[in-house]
Amino acid sequence: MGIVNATPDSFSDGGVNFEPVEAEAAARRMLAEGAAVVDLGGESTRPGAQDVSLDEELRRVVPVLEALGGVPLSIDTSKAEVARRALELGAELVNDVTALRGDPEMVDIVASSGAYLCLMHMQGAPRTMQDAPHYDDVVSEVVAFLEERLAFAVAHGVAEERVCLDPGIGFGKTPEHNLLLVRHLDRLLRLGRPLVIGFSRKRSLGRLLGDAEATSGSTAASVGAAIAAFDRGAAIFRVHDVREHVEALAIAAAVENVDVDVDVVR
Ligand code: HH2
Repeated sequence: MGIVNATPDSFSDGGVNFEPVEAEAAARRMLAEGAAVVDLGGESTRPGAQDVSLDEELRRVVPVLEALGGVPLSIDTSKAEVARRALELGAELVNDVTALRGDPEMVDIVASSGAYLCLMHMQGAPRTMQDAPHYDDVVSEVVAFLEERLAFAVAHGVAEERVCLDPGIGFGKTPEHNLLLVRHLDRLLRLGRPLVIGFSRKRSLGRLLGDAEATSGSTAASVGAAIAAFDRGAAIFRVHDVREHVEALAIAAAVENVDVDVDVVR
């Protein structure tokens, strides 16, 4: 899943894809590099980000959606009206970082459209979520949250086979919380749905490499995190650097799937 943020302030690609022509070109490049889908967002959710009005979010994403008609698209939004317009314009997945808690209309929009849905865990809200994240047991709490949100979606008519789940790397979590979630991904896998991991360029990566003030992480660090998650069963990788991830994941998958005569290998 390639990331295209049509925003001025996203933590990593803020401003780069703000103009619709730039966003369109980035999306097409990512698909050519092997992305299965492009996740388009019009509101940053980085720590400290300010809310964006409905009109402004629509102004940012609608021209890009119109230009990209026909390509596999996901809409990264927590506003039902943005999701509705995006689905009308051909998006097939709604990526709601509030897991249907942000807008009471969202669940019906997803259920009635038959769209795919990504439910993500977040502690707190973007503006304050990194102030002092605290859990007694981060893995159990994230599992319980995602289980409850999945049940909520299904109870409101979303087909379970259409839902994927995401532990929400960096959303109200310390670097250690993020690592624990990847290490214990098997616990999330038991929920029975495909798992999304979005570690790409996140600040935890830079901080784990020793820069206490890092606001982002490198591509190499992102790829390392993705491979660790792949090894533990993650299915969808939300990334900025598509080519690097596709190549690394292709080799990691080849190791899993290799089927050659051991004598030949020796
Ligand atoms: N991370 C971000 C945004 N949306 N959605 C899911 N499902 N999982 C994630 O980990 C996730 C997400 C934040 O990253 P980015 O879009 O690059 O930055 P910003 O929110 O600043 O636009």
